Amino acid sequence: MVDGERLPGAPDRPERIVLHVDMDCFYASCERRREPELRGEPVVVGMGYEPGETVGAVATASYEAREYGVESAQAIGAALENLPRKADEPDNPDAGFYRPVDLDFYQDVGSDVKEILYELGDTVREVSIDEAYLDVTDRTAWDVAEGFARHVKQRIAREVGVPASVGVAPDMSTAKLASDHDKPDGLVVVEPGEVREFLAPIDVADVHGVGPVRARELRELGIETAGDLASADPYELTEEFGERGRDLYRRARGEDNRPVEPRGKPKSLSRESAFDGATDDFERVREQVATLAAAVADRATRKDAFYRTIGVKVVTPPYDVHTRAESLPGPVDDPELVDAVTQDLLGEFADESVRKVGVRVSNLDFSEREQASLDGFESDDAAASTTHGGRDRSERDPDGQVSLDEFD
Ligand code: TTP
Ligand code: MG
Repeated sequence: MVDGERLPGAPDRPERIVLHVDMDCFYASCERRREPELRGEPVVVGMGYEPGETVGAVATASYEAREYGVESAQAIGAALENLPRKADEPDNPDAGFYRPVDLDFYQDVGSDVKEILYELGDTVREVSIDEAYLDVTDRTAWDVAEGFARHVKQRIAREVGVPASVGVAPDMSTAKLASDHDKPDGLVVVEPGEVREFLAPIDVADVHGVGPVRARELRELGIETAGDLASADPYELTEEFGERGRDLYRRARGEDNRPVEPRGKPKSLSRESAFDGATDDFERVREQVATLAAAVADRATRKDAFYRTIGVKVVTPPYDVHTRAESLPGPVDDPELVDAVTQDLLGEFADESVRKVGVRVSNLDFSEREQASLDGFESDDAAASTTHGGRDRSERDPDGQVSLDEFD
């Protein structure tokens, strides 16, 4: 889709209520969830980093660590110069905690957050592990939008234990700027009549779609803020930057008509389910995995997805995420194989106590049956599309199982 362009049939309703959710210093917040002693402390999460080493780069830093000049993408060595490690200097009050990236865990926390978002939004567009847009037009109204947004934040905080910043606006681009405006723990509502005023002072480099190069070019034209951009001559902008110039002009004026659309094809299909506390009853675990395997295989069939990888996830106390997967020689659609492989992979955990289990098929291939489905084979999903804006939303079964797709 061309950003900012009005698509045929796309809703042009300025009263749309769009919410943008972006988790605060997400990886660091996840670390704090399982290690509450880190709350309020400077925390740095490093990729390619091992405890005690000085290699790697900063994935994120808590806001306390940012005050010492630590920022994303910085080399760990440089970060350590600004903020020494508590482990090295236990008595230094200006030292911080360094942790290596544990993506499986963060993905798990991210899925728990998204699960809530799918429940609260009419449509949800996942952008990344810690960020999503929700269209909540039919769930709330402008005069109570702030309360609704607060409810979203509180549910995430209470049920998942990580902080989020939320922006509310009549369009996606403004909602994103709004969520960023008061980070961390931000909540900014920009009502339809206030969009131009809100955008006016924002640095032109922060307008969605403006990279460092374009920002420099715009500044050369004397355009420093979104307000300058909004009052520039649109013809001149088009001449200078092509259609893109026109898009930026529209965005700076809050004229971003992109609907909150779910993303294209999922990368994997998964289902998971938690036990109350943890269970030592492995038979129960086996049964749960069999149920999940059947559900995942069924969804793959309904979505015309062939899979090449079948995997399980087992979470053991306190919150250790184990994933095991088996890759097949070619794409299949074979529920019995999903059952057999998942039970086999599960065997290794027979003596463990288990909090949560999941089943996932990945390496999806939609190509072969896509033609076959032209005859309307997929009636179930067609119905889902009409109701949910083209996407299978998170589904909550009566037994409390929840499933989420992963998107590119
Ligand atoms: P962001 O949302 O950009 O950053 P953040 O959540 O850490 O902080 P903020 O409060 O400003 O939103 O990215 C989400 C996660 O993605 C972040 O926690 C770590 C990861 N990430 C990287 O691994 N490398 C990077 O360069 C960036 C920017 C993020
Ligand atoms: Mg974030």
